[in-house]
Amino acid sequence: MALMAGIIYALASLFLGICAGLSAPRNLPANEVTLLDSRSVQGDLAWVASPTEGGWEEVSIMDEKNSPIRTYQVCNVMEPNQNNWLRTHWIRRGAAQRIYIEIKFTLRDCNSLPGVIGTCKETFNLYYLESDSDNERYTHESRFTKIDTVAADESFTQVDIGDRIMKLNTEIRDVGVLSRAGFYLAFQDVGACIALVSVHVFYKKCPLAVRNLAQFPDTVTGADMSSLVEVRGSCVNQSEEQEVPKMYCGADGEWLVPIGNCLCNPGYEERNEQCQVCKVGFYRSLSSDGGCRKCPLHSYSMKEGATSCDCDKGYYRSETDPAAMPCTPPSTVMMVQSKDITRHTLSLFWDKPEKPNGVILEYEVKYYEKDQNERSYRIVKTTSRSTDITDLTPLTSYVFHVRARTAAGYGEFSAPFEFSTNTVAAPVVGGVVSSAVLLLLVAGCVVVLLLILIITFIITKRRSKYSKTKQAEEKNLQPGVRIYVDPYTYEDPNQAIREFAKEINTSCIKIEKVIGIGEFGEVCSGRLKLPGKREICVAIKTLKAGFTEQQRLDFLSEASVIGQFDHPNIIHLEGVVTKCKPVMIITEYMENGSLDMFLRKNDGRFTVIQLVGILRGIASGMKYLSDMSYVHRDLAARNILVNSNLVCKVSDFGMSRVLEDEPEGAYTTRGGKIPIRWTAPEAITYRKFTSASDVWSYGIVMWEVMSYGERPYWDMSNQDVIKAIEEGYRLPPPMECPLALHQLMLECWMRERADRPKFSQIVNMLDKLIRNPATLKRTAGDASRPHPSTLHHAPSEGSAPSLGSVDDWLKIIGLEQYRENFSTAGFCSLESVLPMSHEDLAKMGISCSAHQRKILSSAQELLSGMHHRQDTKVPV
Ligand code: ACK
Repeated sequence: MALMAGIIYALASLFLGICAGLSAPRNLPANEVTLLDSRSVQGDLAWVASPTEGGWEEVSIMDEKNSPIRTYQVCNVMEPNQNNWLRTHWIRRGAAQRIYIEIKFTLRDCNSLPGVIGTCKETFNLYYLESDSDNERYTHESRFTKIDTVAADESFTQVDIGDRIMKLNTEIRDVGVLSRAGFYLAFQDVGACIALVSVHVFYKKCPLAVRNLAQFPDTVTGADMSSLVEVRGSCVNQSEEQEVPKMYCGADGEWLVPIGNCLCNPGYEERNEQCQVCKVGFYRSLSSDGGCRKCPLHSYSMKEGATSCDCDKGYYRSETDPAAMPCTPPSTVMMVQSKDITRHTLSLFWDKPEKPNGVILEYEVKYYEKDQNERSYRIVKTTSRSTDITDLTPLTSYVFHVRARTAAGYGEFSAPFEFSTNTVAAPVVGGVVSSAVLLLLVAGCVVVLLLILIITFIITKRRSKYSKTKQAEEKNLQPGVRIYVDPYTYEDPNQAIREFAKEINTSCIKIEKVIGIGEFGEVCSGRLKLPGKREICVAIKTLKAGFTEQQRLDFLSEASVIGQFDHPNIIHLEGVVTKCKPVMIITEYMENGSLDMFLRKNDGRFTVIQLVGILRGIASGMKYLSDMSYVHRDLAARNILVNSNLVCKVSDFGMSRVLEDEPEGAYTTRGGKIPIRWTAPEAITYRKFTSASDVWSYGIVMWEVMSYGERPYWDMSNQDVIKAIEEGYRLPPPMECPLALHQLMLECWMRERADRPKFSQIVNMLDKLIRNPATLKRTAGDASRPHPSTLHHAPSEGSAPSLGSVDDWLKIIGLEQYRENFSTAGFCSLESVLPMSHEDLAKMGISCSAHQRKILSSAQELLSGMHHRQDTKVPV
């Protein structure tokens, strides 16, 4: 009885302390639309409970502002086999495709209730049922679909009640792909002491937004958590499309990747994402101009929305002058004269204006053939008071006007002056030539011209052949081998982009999903449909807004690099979007993402031959790059992409990345950033990056592949890695790694770079191994070696270092933090560690499964090494 009284007290008082902050429905974010909020219901909720008595009960309580809140509670913790259902009324789905259910509840801690072991529960179940109308009679039939079992993060005890500390839990669950007109929710209690304080059901939308002067309507998010809904924007009032505006609505109700834009019409300017009319006294003449401008000197606009300004009385501007030109008072060149008239030329000279309105900066001569339309005139500018007019037609009358320009602008043109070109013929062979002679002369000229052209062509060809050979010699390359061109050697890097990357029209691209965040912006997947080609899946790297011109070039430099390559193991560039925003790089889509993640996800799932196939592909891509004299500098599994056929392609050719944004990049003593664990010693110490240093990195990639994405040198610090390599230590063979492959890794890690194999040799070696799979059978476990988390001494420099105490071993495998766990559990010698299991480790308090695995695999290797040493009687 005392217990029941306690529980009832608990429920009754459950709400007294928890109401703060609950009285009013919370302020809804702009991207949520409520379908049900139990807190805003006036009167009873009147949901359906089953059983109707003794199960869920509706309880009204008052919050601290004396407003009623409807809650449901149940607390049958002492009786076994509870099955109490509570079903909401029918909730109309509206536009929702994915709904979110936010439940606020309190839950009594079973441990604080004596005598309820076995009957008291600390969870409840959440269900839903879709239906087209509100005609559902059932409350807990099997037609309901379970959403989740909900547990409390916080439960409360009797003491908490005494202290009035009420622990309110908030849990959110979501359900997607709804298709019927509405749905019910149901709460199943199986013996807990719960109070449902509030239930809020909502869906998400991307709220109305204006970007780049295009308005995007409220858009309900897609059913899938990763789906993007493409929305076309419409230009705001008084603006027109420059490039089709589009944006994508993400599942969390955020707008992503704005594309295209609108521009304000003339007479309007952009302000606060709207086109606002230009005020009186201001004008804007072109939609491509900046904002509204003040009328130029001696001009005015009387109305709002002016596209140009009228000149003040007594001031003028010529029709051809731009709208920004000030109006000026008349300043007339008086007299224009000509001299030295020939068939094609004449010289003009004129007087200085009598009253110029300032210092004369230049004169402008306008002229046209008298019989032609005045609009097809020509202009000559000069700072002196005379000029030679050339290229005139013989025997033709011309009209000339002259005007002067001062700091105040141009004055009026002079009155027209008319002159004709001369009738005297050009002095050719005495002035009279028969048509036969003329024909001969023309034919002779053509022959001479042809001869000159042929000779010039031969000389140029020879020269270019010579310079190509010379260039190849300088690069120490065979003639005919294509060489990589560094886009930064172009005076204008935009030229390199134009040369190596095809411009793609955004209308051919459909963005579907965001798949990651790159260094410059989102990376999306989508589709590309080029005219006359079939649609293909693509990856789209975007450049976020707000980047500088230099960052834009850095971003696009990757495209100018990839665009030069054409190989099945190098990521293929489809093209770029540079003419509108956002700037994008489009490449082929690699379904399995980056190699390191892919290997970690598929730990142990591939055969050795499949792994060697992966390595062969990467080596082949690297051979192609080294043949083109391209040094990658950041070869690592994270920079290899994998497609659905397990084909690996070298990627990540960003130019700035190696030094600045490489996630593994660490500053060396000489300043620059380098991914230490993947980089050859000579590249770390004196920046000697060559194809041979890429070979070193390739050896590390081999090790990453064979260990399914293990981190090279585990948790060792970069400094310790540099020191260990310097002392001649090398990574040991990963578990089950064929010895032949580890041998190849060791060769890639030779100190002298000339001693390392070339990529062509690596490809040949891997081909040989693939052809003779028996050579891959011998694994490192068959030979004497240290355990896999211990560095291996390079073959030429002595045997593996021996292992010491448990403490030393833990230090080597980077798990020193467990020293005390081992010593407290009485494991003092390495031998005692060897037969351990996962359970043993868990009992010792080592619960992290990754650490358990590392300890056990290292112990196992240690064991196999010891057995082997005993079998072969190798002295330890
Ligand atoms: O490791 P991931 O899955 O592979 O996540 C990153 C993310 O984008 C940011 O770079 C992925 N990614 C980059 N390029 C491609 C591509 N061509 N195909 C598929 N995923 C790509 C990369």
